[in-house]
Amino acid sequence: MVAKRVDAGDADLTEIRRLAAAAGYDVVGELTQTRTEDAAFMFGEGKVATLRDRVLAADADCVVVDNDLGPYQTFNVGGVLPEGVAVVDRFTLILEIFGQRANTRKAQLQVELAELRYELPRAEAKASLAKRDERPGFMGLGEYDESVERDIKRQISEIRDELSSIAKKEQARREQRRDSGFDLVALAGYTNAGKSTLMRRLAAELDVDENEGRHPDLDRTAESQDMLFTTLGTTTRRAAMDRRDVLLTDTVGFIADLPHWLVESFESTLDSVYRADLVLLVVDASESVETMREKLVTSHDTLYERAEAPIVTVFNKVDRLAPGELADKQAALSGLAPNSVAVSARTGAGVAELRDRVEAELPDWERERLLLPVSDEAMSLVSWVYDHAHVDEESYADDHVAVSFEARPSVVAKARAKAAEVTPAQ
Ligand SMILES: Nc1nc2c(ncn2[C@@H]2O[C@H](COP(=O)(O)OP(=O)(O)OP(=O)(O)O)[C@@H](O)[C@H]2O)c(=O)[nH]1
Ligand SMILES: [Mg+2]
Repeated sequence: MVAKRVDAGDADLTEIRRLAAAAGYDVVGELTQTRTEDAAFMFGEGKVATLRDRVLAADADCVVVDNDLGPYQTFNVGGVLPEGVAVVDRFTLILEIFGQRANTRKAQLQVELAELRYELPRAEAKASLAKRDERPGFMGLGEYDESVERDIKRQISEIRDELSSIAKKEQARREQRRDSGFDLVALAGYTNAGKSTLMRRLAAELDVDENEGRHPDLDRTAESQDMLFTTLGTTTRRAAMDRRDVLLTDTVGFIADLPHWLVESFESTLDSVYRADLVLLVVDASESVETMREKLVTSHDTLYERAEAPIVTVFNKVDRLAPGELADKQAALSGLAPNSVAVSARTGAGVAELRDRVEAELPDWERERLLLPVSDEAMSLVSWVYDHAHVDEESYADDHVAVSFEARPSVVAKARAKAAEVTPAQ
């Protein structure tokens, strides 16, 4: 049973229904209320009685409340509901989904961190309550709760340490990939925007990701599901481009109204977005202009603050639009998404234009021509250049080899340094 209270207007249950479905629940009924928050029950007390009746009639096992329930409210609502019926709020529901899908060490750590951060203020509240009730001469509960609190804090700091060492390894791997001549492009956007579908469109056959663990999204034949948070970990694949070697990374989608502790817990998953050379911000263009606007604003808040790379907005699902609708939406949102690219990841429409756009937006490469005396060292440098750059021409004359190529500035600098060390043939 899903339930939601709003201060004014009509409560929209679309998203909470989809979240519940993503967590594996079968939604059998709903309840909404428009009124100010009740301190004890969130809903009005009469409404909670109605909720109880509906739960009984539908034989539901769980009530999912799309509001930020305090511990006290959770307890009170649970007390009115039939025995054994669980009360879950939006955040615990999201944590449940993440917990189910966490299939790498990193994802598991992030879920654990989020859970601990959720518990911490509750443990703190309990400890200070217990302390107040402590009477002299008794071994008060306060001591016990304080140790629980300390324990949570210790676990949080251990998980943070482990996550930061994973983050360091990932950063080193990104640098290694850049040194090998790859540009790193990341897909970002709300959950269900079509990131994974687009990834499969852009991807070449070659799968480069030995280390990130198998992910169902890697499977070319895998159908994207119309479900929230299909992708939780990151997946990286080589993209098929004309000129540049691009590695594309798909990652967890954004979602509205997440508390900061939850977002922060998943921060390191978004590192691949923050540290990319280019970000493709995918939006579902079949949604209303209002929804698109809200999502664009939130995405920009998240990205502009942290991302170092240029951002290209991709309007996806254009196959679902009526004639003229795309132009209207692009015009209405031109302030937030100037020069957006329109595609259908499903049909492939616009994907060629997107490829061109990616190549145009990637940081410029430099041209260089090296003239080397022919030697073994020189030949191994030439083959290094082939591995890390795009060679335009290689020619031999008078015991010299000339190689002209294009590469990212750091690669050009490295090639020059190596060339300076090449000793002339005897
Ligand atoms: N009609 C249409 N549907 C699309 C298109 N692209 C994706 N979809 C559908 O949208 C749903 C979500 O697609 P995904 O690619 O899983 O979305 P995602 O952004 O990876 O979602 P998360 O992994 O949950 O963040 C699926 O049902 C897709 O089949 C498109 O261009 N047109
Ligand atoms: Mg996905």
